[in-house]
Amino acid sequence: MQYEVKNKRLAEWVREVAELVQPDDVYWCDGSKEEYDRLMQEAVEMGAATPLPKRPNSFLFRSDPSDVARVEARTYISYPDKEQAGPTNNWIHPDELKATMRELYRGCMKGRTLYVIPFSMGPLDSPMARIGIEITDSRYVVCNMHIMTRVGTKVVEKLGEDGTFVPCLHSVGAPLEEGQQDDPWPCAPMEKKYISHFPEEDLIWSFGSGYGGNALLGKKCFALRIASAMAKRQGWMAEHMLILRLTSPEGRQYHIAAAFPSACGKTNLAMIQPTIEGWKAETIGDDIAWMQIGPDGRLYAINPESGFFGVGPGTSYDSNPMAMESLKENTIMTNTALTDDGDIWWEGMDGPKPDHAIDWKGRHWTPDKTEPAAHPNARFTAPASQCPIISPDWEKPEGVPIDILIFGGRRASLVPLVFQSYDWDHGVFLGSTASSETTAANIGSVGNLRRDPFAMTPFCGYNMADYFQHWFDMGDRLGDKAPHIFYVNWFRKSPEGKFIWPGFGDNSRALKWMCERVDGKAGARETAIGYMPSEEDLDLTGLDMPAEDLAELLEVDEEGWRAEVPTIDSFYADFGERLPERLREQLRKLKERLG
Ligand code: OXD
Ligand code: MN
Repeated sequence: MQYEVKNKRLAEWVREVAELVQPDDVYWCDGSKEEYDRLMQEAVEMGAATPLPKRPNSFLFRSDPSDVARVEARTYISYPDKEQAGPTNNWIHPDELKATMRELYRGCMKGRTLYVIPFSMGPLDSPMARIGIEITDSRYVVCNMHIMTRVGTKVVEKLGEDGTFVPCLHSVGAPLEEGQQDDPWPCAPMEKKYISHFPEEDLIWSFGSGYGGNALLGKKCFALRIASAMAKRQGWMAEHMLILRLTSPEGRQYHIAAAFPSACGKTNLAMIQPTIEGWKAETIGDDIAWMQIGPDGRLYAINPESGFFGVGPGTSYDSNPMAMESLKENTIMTNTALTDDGDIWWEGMDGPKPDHAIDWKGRHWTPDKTEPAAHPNARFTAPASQCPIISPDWEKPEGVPIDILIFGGRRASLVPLVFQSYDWDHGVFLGSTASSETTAANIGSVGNLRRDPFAMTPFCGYNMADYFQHWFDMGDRLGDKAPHIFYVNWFRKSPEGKFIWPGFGDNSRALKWMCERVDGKAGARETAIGYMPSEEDLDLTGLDMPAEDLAELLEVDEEGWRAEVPTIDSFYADFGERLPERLREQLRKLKERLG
């Protein structure tokens, strides 16, 4: 141990794990820059990382081609009773899962260093912050955790003798025999990968993958799956939401939290550059919101992370200039292409394609190739503090008061640009029925429509029916202080397959309408699906788009919605008796309104 650890449970847990996984060394991370630089240097020396001279202190990693995204099919929520995990989660009994994984862990760190990473989700001085300790055998994980969470000895000090923490055990699952050469990206085959959660014990065991959410355990595993279960027990919320502050020309601040599935533009919306005069945006978080009711009865949100783990492809100065500015230095790139001048590139970046690059698999690439140069789920890991529009209040211990909650997803048809729920219960109904086309953020098919309630399908750490009930309970407690709930779809397409809404900065037009609705200023018409703006209710100044496209975006296709109802019915049927009656009531009301 390089520093004193007074917490007995922590010392004991690390000792037990070390006995099981048999590493060559145990190293306690202190979170220092020197530590980061040293590990990165080692990664460069062993061929796992490539320095990027165009971006100071930045490095490119290429993963194994089989280990490129979260693996929902190998992700488990393990309670003694399958019902507690519910129909949307994979389940194995904890005894069986632990027995299987214990065998996998046995000796799995041979030839490697066991790193102990003490980290805080949330600013250390926030009452909403929670502590985790990740054990890993991956340098890549340590360096990413340095950026994505608050790592360091201060966390161990805060734990004291008897503070509680979430134990997060991770191994890439690739022990080294004596003299065996290490792989640049060690990992285990798919059938040995397990991303397991034991919410009754606040415990995470991950094995076999080194990628993103499978391995950076503070993010999806802790801050969403385990935290959602904690939040249910303790009366707060852990949501897959960005947090954004908008300031009107009059100086009124609005705080927005928005849930969209992975790779559906949360980072872009979090860093929006409004195209409407006088409105200003500040970023607070781009992926996760922890929210609790404050002393004044309003809902307050913090961003538990300290970095962005964003999708590269499609990010450009055109689509998200603030993200591009955030990753100019001190950034880890994963699975992007490498250009001949030592920079990175991905599909959808500004300017022409490079004439030649090294693709994410390390092969020569030219623009005539049919395969993309960067993996579609290539990522950047960048410190949140580097975002030019990061809010001065992004680390406020008490968080920011939320005025507006938004749900949405990718829907090529049917779902209009924006509408507002009639009330909290109707908003919960909208969240529960959210649906989206699948993306490359998970290993699986891309472009399939699936229900993704509250964008939490892969991230809810307990029975989703009980999670719906938790939303009702929070609404009951918030009463008339509850945020207003909206639903958006930036992804409508024409029959030819072209997006009909310009999106990005122009999404501010929908946001402005929401802010004005909160203040009771903007008009809306009552429709079967909710309050909808008419053209004159939206600020469309300077927007150049065909009138018929706009009309389509603001239309309610009642025929189409009638066809949607049975699909909601059958989705709800999966939850059986556990589904809150208040949702059935909402579905009945929708049917009635549709006639
Ligand atoms: C993410 C995801 O990495 O949702 O944020 O997959
Ligand atoms: Mn996410």
